Amino acid sequence: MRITQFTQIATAILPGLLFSDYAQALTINLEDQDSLVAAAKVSVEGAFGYYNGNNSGATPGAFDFSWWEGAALCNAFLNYWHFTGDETYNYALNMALSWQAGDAGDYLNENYTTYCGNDDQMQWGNAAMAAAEYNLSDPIGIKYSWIGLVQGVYNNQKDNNEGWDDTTCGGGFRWQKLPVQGTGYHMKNAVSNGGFFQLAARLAQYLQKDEYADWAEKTYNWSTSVGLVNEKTWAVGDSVSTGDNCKTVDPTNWSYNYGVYLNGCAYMYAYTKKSIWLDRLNGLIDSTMATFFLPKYGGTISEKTCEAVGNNCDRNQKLFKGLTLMWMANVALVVPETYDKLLKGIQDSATGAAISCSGQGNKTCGDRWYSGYDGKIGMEEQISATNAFSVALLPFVKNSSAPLNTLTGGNSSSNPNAGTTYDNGLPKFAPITTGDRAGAGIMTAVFVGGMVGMAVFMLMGP
Ligand SMILES: *[C@@H]1O[C@H](CO)[C@@H](O)[C@H](O)[C@H]1NC(C)=O
Ligand SMILES: *[C@@H]1O[C@H](CO)[C@@H](O)[C@H](O)[C@H]1NC(C)=O
Ligand SMILES: *[C@@H]1O[C@H](CO)[C@@H](O)[C@H](O)[C@H]1NC(C)=O
Ligand SMILES: *[C@@H]1O[C@H](CO)[C@@H](O)[C@H](O)[C@H]1NC(C)=O
Ligand SMILES: *[C@@H]1O[C@H](CO)[C@@H](O)[C@H](O)[C@H]1NC(C)=O
Ligand SMILES: *[C@@H]1O[C@H](CO)[C@@H](O)[C@H](O)[C@H]1NC(C)=O
Ligand SMILES: *[C@@H]1O[C@H](CO)[C@@H](O)[C@H](O)[C@H]1NC(C)=O
Ligand SMILES: CC(=O)N[C@H]1CO[C@H](CO)[C@@H](O)[C@@H]1O
Repeated sequence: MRITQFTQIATAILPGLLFSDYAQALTINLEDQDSLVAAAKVSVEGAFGYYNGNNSGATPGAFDFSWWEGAALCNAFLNYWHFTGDETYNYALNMALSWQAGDAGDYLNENYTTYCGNDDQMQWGNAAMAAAEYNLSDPIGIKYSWIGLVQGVYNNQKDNNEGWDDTTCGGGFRWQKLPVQGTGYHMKNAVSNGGFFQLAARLAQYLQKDEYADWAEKTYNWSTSVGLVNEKTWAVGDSVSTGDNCKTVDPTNWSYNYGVYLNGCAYMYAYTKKSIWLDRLNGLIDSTMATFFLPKYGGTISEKTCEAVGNNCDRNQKLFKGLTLMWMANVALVVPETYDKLLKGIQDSATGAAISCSGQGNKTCGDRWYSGYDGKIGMEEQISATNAFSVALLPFVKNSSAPLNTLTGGNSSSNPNAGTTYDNGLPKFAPITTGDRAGAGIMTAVFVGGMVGMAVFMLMGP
């Protein structure tokens, strides 16, 4: 008991000194490709150690208490493979991404319907998108292609009551899909909207189709209309609430909220070649750098909202900065003009992460990257560090490994109606019309009546 208390106090005061042994840290040399690959190999092994889904009899990709983390893990494995060339985890990640897609191929896995928010579903969709762009072999054991799965998420979110909602705030995606999910249902947040924006922009570029770019632009426009994205300061807020018709922005800074919009703008510029998207991209890059890559921390990325005070990031928040770095590197590949601006932050982050990976006598990585190993331990820390080392390989892959699209040899097949029918061909949902909206209340009443009727019938049965 006493030891624990002492440890907690010491952790708060002297994280670096107590836990780190610099001799035990991962050593990287930014000019040396092999050293970066070696570091990524150690941290990814640590991440994989937390994953049971590749064991026989287990459900691939399942994380019962935090389902979206499976998408973050898959995305890190993909990113690791793309930048290092090591295929060790490809089978496990392919199985996980394939299995979690659900019967309709839209990442609304029936096991997680009450958990799943639009942001969670989006994370899986964007991981499948990266699988198509990085040319992962086709999904295992399902009839959908990677692009089909992304289209499944896209269709499900844009056409369904549980996604895009224009009954409040003039549009936008809610955070949670169902009223029973609580407060999140009454919020419209940056990561759900920016995440869909990114997903639709990536589809536009991959398939070279305007309809996806139109939806991306519509979502971007809505985000600026409520102030989630501020085009004067390029600050990205966290959320707005339907309670006041989205008039007040929660300004809390989370790196991945910036990251989703950054990557989306990059694809919109690549697809449309319109300078307005490059201006937006540059504005967001500058604010991302100024907000999260602070000179006082050696330029390493920090999730300042939870790291600076108390260092109490939760398991979700620990993943944000790794995702942000991953999307930044992707931006540099999609829009090479931004490469020089982005590289330093990426490299400084890898340097900080390596020093933090000095824990437990086996190079375990911590959460905060600017003060040695901070005693935090978990899959999330390993995932974020893996992303940092992988993307620091950017100078060695340059633009030769830019994400594929149909013009550059990407051949994941398009399935424009994915996500609208189940495997067995039955319709999953009908696209919303104004009539449906007006009728929703009546439908619910009829449905409840039907349930009561059925219950009575069952009670009276034999
Ligand atoms: C490192 O050591 C810790 C503590 O013993 C352990 O929990 C963790 O699984 C180890 N990590 C690796 C990658 O071996
Ligand atoms: C995952 O499981 C497959 C099949 O059992 C196996 O071949 C592969 O080596 C495993 N992957 C890892 C990274 O352990
Ligand atoms: C849902 O959960 C069950 C029980 O754990 C599992 O067998 C099944 O594979 C899961 N379904 C999906 C699509 O993950
Ligand atoms: C987005 O806003 C711009 C500027 O107001 C407008 O020109 C464009 O048509 C809008 N796009 C969509 C898809 O609504
Ligand atoms: C890759 O970068 C070089 C040098 O910056 C440039 O000339 C070339 O067009 C780029 N290729 C692609 C596919 O962007
Ligand atoms: C994608 O990978 C396959 C092997 O799985 C390879 O045959 C094909 O050439 C690759 N496509 C591109 C554009 O690199
Ligand atoms: C894409 O091309 C590769 C290599 O030719 C092939 O193995 C793969 O099945 C193709 N994928 C699709 C979805 O057509
Ligand atoms: C609450 C908070 O600190 N918000 C800041 C988030 O970052 C932007 C710049 O990107 C600042 O303008 C906000 O003040």
